[in-house]
Amino acid sequence: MTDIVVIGGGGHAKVIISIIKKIKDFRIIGYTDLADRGDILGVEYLGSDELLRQVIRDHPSVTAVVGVGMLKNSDAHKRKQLFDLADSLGLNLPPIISPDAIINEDVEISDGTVVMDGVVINSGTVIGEGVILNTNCSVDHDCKVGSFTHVAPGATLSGGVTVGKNVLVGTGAVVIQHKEIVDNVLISAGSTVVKDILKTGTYFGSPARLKL
Ligand code: JB3
Repeated sequence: MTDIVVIGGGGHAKVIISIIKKIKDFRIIGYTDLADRGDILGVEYLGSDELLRQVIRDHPSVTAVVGVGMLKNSDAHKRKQLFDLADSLGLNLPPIISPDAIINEDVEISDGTVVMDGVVINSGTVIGEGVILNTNCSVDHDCKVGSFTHVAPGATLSGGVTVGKNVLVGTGAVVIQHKEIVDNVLISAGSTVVKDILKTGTYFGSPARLKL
């Protein structure tokens, strides 16, 4: 059994906790948050992130998962900040992969990434650090997904798609095969990307266009 602490206690953390419980290899020590959100699926509040040093003293081999997803201002930087905090404290951040996801042969998934229920990842794909592959999204063969990107529920990356860092591929959005999306791009929910996106910004619609 590996001890793990969950950083964050909102909706995203709740989903991660339920997945970790299904994995069974982990014992969840508790969660940290700015405020006490009460027990989450039986997991207790430990305190603020200041408590992490104490947790490490009490459980020297403890690992961590960042359970903060997209805060209301869509601030993906918070997730990276918390990942860096855990890393600087010497905490390992193992990838958390739902047993109800399908991960095919020859897929690389980096530390701090979470793969939710119903996700399909096909062969040849490489997923960076701190990525969220949210419920029922599909990442097909030979894709590259950059660090701290969030592929939201039901989104589809077709074969050979390259997505940069800190990208949000919104709920149900579709990217057709062999397209590239650079860093710090937001693809609005339901959009369809049919051309490379080589300029940072927010894109919406089908075909997806830059929001001016
Ligand atoms: O769409 C889906 C399926 N999931 C969304 C997810 C990806 O992002 C979800 O619907 C939400 O939009 C969002 O979930 P998240 O990040 O859990 O948001 P929320 O439910 O608002 O909870 C955020 C929690 O993070 C709150 O309890 C905050 O107090 C806490 N928080 C904020 N800053 C922090 C910090 N917790 C810690 N430990 N440290 C912080 O610095």
